[in-house]
Amino acid sequence: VPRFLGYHKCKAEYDAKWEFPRTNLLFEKVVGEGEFGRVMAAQALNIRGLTGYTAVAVKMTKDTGNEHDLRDLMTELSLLKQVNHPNVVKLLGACTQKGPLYVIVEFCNDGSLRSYLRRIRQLECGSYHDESTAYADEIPCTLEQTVTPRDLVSFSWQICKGMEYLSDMKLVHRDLATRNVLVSEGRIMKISDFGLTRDIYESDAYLKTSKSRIPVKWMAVESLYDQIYTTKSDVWSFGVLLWEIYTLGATPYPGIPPERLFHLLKTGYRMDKPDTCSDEVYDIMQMCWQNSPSQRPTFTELKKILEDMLEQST
Ligand code: ACK
Repeated sequence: VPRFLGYHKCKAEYDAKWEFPRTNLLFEKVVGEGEFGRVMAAQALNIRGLTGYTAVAVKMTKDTGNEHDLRDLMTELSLLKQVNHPNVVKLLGACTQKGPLYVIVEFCNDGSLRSYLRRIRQLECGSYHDESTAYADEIPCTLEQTVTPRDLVSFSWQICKGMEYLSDMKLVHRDLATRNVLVSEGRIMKISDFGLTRDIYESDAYLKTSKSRIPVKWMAVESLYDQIYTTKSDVWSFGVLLWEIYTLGATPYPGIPPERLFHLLKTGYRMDKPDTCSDEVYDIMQMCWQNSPSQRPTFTELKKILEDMLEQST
């Protein structure tokens, strides 16, 4: 039976260093469910030398998960084993035997950066609402109340540091977006969702052949037209991520259907400067969105620019 064979072909390998007993996991609730997978909050007993229960997030394919999704999760597991950086989500263990594949990572209390930014935006609107309900819709929401402009630079800088590390490891993320960054205690940014990440050690560019899964609005021109993914296409996505941060979680290219982007980007169209963003930050976005990948900055250069901005604002 092909499906049965497929399942066996996709079996994750046992790795004593990371294997965690399923019976030591106490599931609490589903915290995220997408088209391809599910994330559950759980308590893990005595995981990685931590005595007692630790809050963890467990990633799994959905019940209907096909071979493709399982492969992505296995890729994610093997990549997570190789990385260790404060701005990259930490692997704590895996259940690979006698049951569905579980990838156990640290739990990030504030969820994805996208939902975090949107909550901040709502909070600000809400507080204005309390003061002046009648005019609430007309009063613009400012960033000052719950995040300072410096906080936004700090978020960007932290993500940049995580990306610099991944690019030094010759890893291309391919799906960098605020939905794939998690927010941990103390507003620490953690890059996550490595399902689509590829090791590019052998060649500079990864040519993607399988069905596309990456949302078009974060993709670099060369990824859109030629399925070419490099660290420089991650830099483009980082520019879009900056735009998301400075709009407090808006969806890029508002009102533009994704299929129109193919033509728009080719003819030089780029997103406008968000109202809440300085010329300096918009300059960074535009550098990331250069047509030619070689003209885009490296993550190391971006980190330096953001570091200078952080220093200026102290
Ligand atoms: O914004 P959220 O509540 O936080 O919704 C998404 C959802 O799962 C899909 O990614 C949440 N999530 C994913 N990984 C983790 C994690 N390690 N800790 C906490 N929440 C997570 C994310």
